[in-house]
Amino acid sequence: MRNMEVKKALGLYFVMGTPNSGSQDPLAIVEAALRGGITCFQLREKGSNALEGDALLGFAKKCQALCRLYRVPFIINDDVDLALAINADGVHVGQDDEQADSVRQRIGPDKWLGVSTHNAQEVQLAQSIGADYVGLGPIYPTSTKLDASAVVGTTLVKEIHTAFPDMPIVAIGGITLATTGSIIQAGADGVAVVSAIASAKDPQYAASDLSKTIHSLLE
Ligand code: TZP
Ligand code: MG
Repeated sequence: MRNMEVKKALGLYFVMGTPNSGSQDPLAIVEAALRGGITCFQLREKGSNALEGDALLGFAKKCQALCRLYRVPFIINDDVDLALAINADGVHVGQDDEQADSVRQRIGPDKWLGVSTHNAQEVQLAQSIGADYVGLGPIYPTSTKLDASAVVGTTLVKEIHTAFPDMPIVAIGGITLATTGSIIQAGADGVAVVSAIASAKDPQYAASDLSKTIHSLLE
């Protein structure tokens, strides 16, 4: 069942763009994260110095090739044209991006569609237009997304998991190894992180540590 496949892929969901790579080589971070055991990768190319045009296309193709090597779904944030151009595995959109129902129409039924949500009403709407999973957050304060909305905590994860038991849920925002356990226990199928891996001194080690914790709780 697609649901189960999606839930499994959400386990350790790494989100990154070149602006999140600091002084390290962004592609090396993606590869390290894959070696460390991430289960999904989202290219989220946002913020100052974000790549555009051919540079973005080239970087996306390199990330996609790596993800294919590790058999990890490759999702594009908020850029349906790019996702279609390279035949990505899915698209993720927020509430302020292109409308999810229009995205679903453009990408067709096979590609995964993820939608960022902040309350039951948004989850209901996402479900009705055929979203494959919802992102919930920011769970904790984060400095990675400057326009992040109010912190929702693990309470929202519990609420959504109870109200929508079949909907795959990934939590995002300020998540670290220390808080991963409480998020999974609240009912999330996985955690999405940027800085916990991208800003780690050793991204492979960080991913592997998170992966072990998540899988010990999900088994
Ligand atoms: N959406 C909500 S919070 C966030 C996004 C993309 C950023 C999460 O980054 P970090 O570094 O894991 O807090
Ligand atoms: Mg967005």
